[in-house]
Amino acid sequence: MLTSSHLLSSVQMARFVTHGYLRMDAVVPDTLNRQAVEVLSAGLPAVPYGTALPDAFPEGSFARQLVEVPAVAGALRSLVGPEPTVDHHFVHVREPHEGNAQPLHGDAIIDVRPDAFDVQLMYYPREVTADMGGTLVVPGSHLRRTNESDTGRYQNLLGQIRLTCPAGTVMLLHHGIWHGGRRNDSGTRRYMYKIRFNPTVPQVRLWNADDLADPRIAAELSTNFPWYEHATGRLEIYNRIRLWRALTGDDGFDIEYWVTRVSNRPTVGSNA
Ligand SMILES: O=C(O)CCC(=O)C(=O)O
Repeated sequence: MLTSSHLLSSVQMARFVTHGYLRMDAVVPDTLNRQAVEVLSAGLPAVPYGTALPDAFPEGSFARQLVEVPAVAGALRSLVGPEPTVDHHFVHVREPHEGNAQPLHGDAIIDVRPDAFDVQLMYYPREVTADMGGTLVVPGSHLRRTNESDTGRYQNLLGQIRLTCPAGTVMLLHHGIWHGGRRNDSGTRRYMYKIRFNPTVPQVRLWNADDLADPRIAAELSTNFPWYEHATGRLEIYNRIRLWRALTGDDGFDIEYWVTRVSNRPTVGSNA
């Protein structure tokens, strides 16, 4: 059963806003992981864009059980709210010794929403070891306005991660994150099941916001990543503050006046 203890905290939300993903190692029970490979290999029915979650994944189905794992359900509810719709789902397979890697990409075209985001769930039913390639993820890339595969020419950005993880790991990612499936050099098929969720409610304080005044929030939102440019990298802090304002409903939130400064537009007569 889902309780408020499964919701994310404000500090965890700030970390998501900064990194662009939340990683939950081995949260899915082994009973489900053991069923997964057979279910995913058999193929899943297509889900039309915008299907309500209970219709997309009927009670008792594998996907329904996956999204109802309490830690997963709590994190999803914190990010996209109580009744998200399913955008699409897909089983990604990297074949043994397949010889090539997927270029870096974002799954979305340029997405100009400043105050809403979709969440992509990535589930790994089996352990992913280094020779299985892993999913490449670039922390802090999600708020850059890039167009789908245009990032494919970038190789090996400082601070990128290649996800090696235990069986039953779930990642929840902002739709804009730069990622790609790396080459599988092992003799084992690598499975990853992805579901994209669309929110149906404003994404405002959907988490457990009891710690909204925690100073670690500003520290999280100020994180620098090693691949950022010295100056342009600062725009990411600006982007995060704007998203944090939208998520908290607090138009006055700022760090070092980054957003306040560039919003100052006195009009004639405003000091009368
Ligand atoms: O296979 C992977 O690890 C990532 C694949 C993926 O996310 C994609 O094709 O969009």
